[in-house]
Parts: sequence; C-alpha cells; structure tokens
Amino acid sequence: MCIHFEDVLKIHMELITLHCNCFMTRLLVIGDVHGCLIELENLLRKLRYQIKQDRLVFVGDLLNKGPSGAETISFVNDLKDDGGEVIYVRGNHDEKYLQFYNQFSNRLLKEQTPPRRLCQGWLGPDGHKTISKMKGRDWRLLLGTPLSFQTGNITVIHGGLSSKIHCKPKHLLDSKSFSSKRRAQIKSLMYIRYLRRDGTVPNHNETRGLVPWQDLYDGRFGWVVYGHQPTSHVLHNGKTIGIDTACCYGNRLTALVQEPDSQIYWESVSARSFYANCSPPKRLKRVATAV
Ligand SMILES: [Mn+2]
Repeated sequence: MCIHFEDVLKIHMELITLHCNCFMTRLLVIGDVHGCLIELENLLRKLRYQIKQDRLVFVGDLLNKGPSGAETISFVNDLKDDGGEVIYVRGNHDEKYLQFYNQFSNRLLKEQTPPRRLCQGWLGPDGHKTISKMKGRDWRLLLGTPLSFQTGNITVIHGGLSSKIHCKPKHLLDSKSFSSKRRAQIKSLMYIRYLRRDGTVPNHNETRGLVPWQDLYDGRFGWVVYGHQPTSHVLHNGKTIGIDTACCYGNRLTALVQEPDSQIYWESVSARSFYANCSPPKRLKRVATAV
C-alpha cells in the first residue's frame, strides 16, 4: 500500500484542528432567561460568544414572565441552525408549556391558538401571546429538552437534586424506561428547592423541617449548576452554583463560564427593566434587602 505525503499531511492537519477545537471550547451556562431576549443578547456579546467554538447550555425556563418568550426560543433555534452547540435543559416553566402542548397538540400543530382565557389559565398572563407566536420547530425544541446535562465535573439541572437519585445523570434523560414513581422522582429535578432531612422530596404544601437541597448534596455528580431560585446574587456553596439572578425581576442575567483550562467564573448583565407579571418571590426580597 502506498501512502502519499499529502494524505499524511491532511490527516495531521485534521488532528490539529480537532485538538484546537477541543482545546478552545468554553462552556457557557446561562441562568433563567424567562423571555429576556435583549439581556441574553447583551450577555452573549459581553462574553464574546463564538458560535462555532463555545458550548452553550441553558439551565431552563427560557419562557414566561419576561417580554419575549417565543422570540427567545426562536433565537436559540437559530443558533442551533447556524451550527452552534446548544443544550437546553428543561425548566418547570418549559414543562408547563409542554403539558399544554400535550393537551392541545392537534390545534397547535395546525397553528391554531387556543382561546386566550385557556392559555392564560394554564400559562400565566403572557401565555396567549407566546403560544400564538410559537412555530412547529419551537415546540420540537421544547420536546427535545433533557432534564439534565453533564460534562466533565459539571452537571446542569434546572431545580435541585434529591439525595435519593443515585443513577448517573446521563441516565436521567431516559425517563421513559422508568416506573411512574421513578419518573415523578426524576421530574422533580425541575421543581426541587427544599428536601426533608432524610433526602426525600416533600409534598407540595409541606413546609416544616425542610432543608435546602444544596445542604444535603454530597457532590456525587460533581459541581451542580442550577437555576429556579431567583436571588440577587450567585449562590455558591463549594459543590453547587445557583445562577438564576432574577433577570425578569429587574436584577441581572448571569452566565457561568468554564474556560478550556477548567477555570470557572461568572459574568452578568443588568436587566433593562422589571418585567415579571407578578411580584418577586419573598426569598428574593429577603436576599435583596440583606445585601
Ligand atoms: Mn425560573
């Protein structure tokens, strides 16, 4: 067999390109956007986001509360179409839209928007406006969202982890193969804020004796980056990093950045306005006054 010098050179160049691409990849994890598209664009500009080089991960909740939910989903779809590596982890508000979709998919696939009152009852004040702008590809993007994402020593989820979940995070995506009890436990990844002291997930109205899930997390999935808890600043306890800095409540939109050399830091931009259609959670008011 005869190997030409040009072939060897070509293979060599491809390997160098591959190595450079791996070497250059940054991980950018973005907190709850909630329809704050202008702030998302500002944040990506501030980070000098490179669509062909950076890996972009959203902690979920692209929709609801802010002014441009449908436009944000469309923007993320455009990034994917333009060759960006984008992972969109499902949040509880995304799940709410998916439950609506499951109920009304016949009408939605024909791009017929269900009545205003119905949309707003399920989805909140901006539900009808958002639904009327959503196209088939936007629903497909939502339908494909995983419940977790893991890379290296970082795991991204929307809500929290119960200490009763023992399988590896990549298996958490495969929720169809689990029993309904197990599936409910896995879906709780989108909703958890507090746990009972024994690590189990409390009932909806239960409040006594609960502890933040972060206090019980033992580090078994590496660093956990999450959203879902709007606070005035990044919450960081050595094993978990909360990056929902309440953009739709007029605070900031935050990204966690992991550089190719594994160095981690966060970057944020100010919200242009107070957007949310409801008053901020008590917790946010408390943290905001404490700072
Ligand atoms: Mn949220």
